[in-house]
Amino acid sequence: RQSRAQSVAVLGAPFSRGQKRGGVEHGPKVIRDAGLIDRLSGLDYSVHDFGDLNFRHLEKDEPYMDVKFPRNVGGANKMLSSAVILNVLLYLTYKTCLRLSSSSHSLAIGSVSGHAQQCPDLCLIWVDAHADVNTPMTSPSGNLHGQPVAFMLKELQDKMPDIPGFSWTKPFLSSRDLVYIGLRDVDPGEHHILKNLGIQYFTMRDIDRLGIQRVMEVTFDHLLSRKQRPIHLSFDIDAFDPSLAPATGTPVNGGLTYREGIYITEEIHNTGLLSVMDLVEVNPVLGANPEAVEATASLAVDVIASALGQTREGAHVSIVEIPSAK
Ligand code: HAR
Ligand code: MN
Ligand code: MN
Ligand code: MN
Repeated sequence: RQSRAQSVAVLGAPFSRGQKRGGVEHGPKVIRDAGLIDRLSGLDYSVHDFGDLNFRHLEKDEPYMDVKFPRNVGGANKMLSSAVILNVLLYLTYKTCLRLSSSSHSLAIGSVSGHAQQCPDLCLIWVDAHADVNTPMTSPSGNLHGQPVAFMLKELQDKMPDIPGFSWTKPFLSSRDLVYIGLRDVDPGEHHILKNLGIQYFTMRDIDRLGIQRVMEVTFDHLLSRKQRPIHLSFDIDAFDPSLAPATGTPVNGGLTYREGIYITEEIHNTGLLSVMDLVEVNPVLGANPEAVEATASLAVDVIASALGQTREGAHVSIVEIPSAK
C-alpha cells in the first residue's frame, strides 16, 4: 500500500454545455474558492494547479436526434481527454494524483478516456444518484450529462449512433470494470442496460441493506480481486442528499449521508490505487442562496481531501515526536 502520494495535479474544466445562459461553468471556481488548494497543501501534497481549460464555444451546433450541443460537448471532451493524457503522463513520472472538476458530468467521457489511454487496465467507480448510461436512443432528455458511460462501454458500441463531435473517441471500458454507488434515479433504458450487461451497482436501497462498509468491500472485491489496477473515481456531487449538496442541477431525495460519502472516499484512498478523480455537477447558479452554494462547494472540497488521504482519525505528518516539556 502506498501511504502518501507526493504531488497532486488540479485541472479545472469549466463547461456550460453550450448553453447561452452563463453561470454553470463556475463550478471549478467555487470549489477553488472553498479552499481546495490550501486543503491539499495541508495534506502534505505539492499541488500542481494547471488552472482551467478554455473551451471553444461553437455557435452552430444543431441537435443530433435529441442530443443537445453534440459538437460543443464532443469538442470539449476531446480537449479534456488530451489534457488528461498529459497529466497522467506526469502522474506516471512523478506519482502525481489528479483531480478534475467540471460543472457537467458529460465531460467524464474525455476524462476517463484520456486516463484509459495511459492506463488501459483502469477500473471505474461512479458515485452518483444517476447511472448516466443512456444512449441517445434511450435518453428521456437528450442531455449528454445523462449519457457519458454509454460512450465508454464496449458492450454498447453497436447501440451508439455516430454523433457529430465524437468521432475522436471509441468505447474502451468493459462493463465488468465499472461499479456504481448511490443510484436512486435510473431511467427504464438504463435499468435494462445495467441488468443486461450485468453491471455491479449499489442503489441507496442496497446501502440501506448492506451498509456502506460492506458495499465498499464488495466493490473492491469486484474490481481489484483479480489484479490491482488504477482507479478512476467519477464523483457526482448529487450522490449526496440534496440537504447536503443543494447547488446541483438534478437533485434527488434520499442520497448519501456525509459520513457515507466520506467513508467511500476514505476507503478508495486506502487502496493506494486512486489515479484520477472527477468531481462534477457543482452548479453555483442553482443554489437558492450563497450559503447553499458554499455548503455544496465545501462538501466537494471535503470529498476531494478525503479521497486524497485526509482522515477522521487525524494525521501526524508534521509531528515527529511529542514535544518535550524540558
Ligand atoms: N437520467 C436523466 C437523463 O438522462 C437525468 C440525468 C442526469 N443528471 C445528472 N447526471 N446530473 O448524473 O437525462
Ligand atoms: Mn452524473
Ligand atoms: Mn447525477
Ligand atoms: Mn501517519
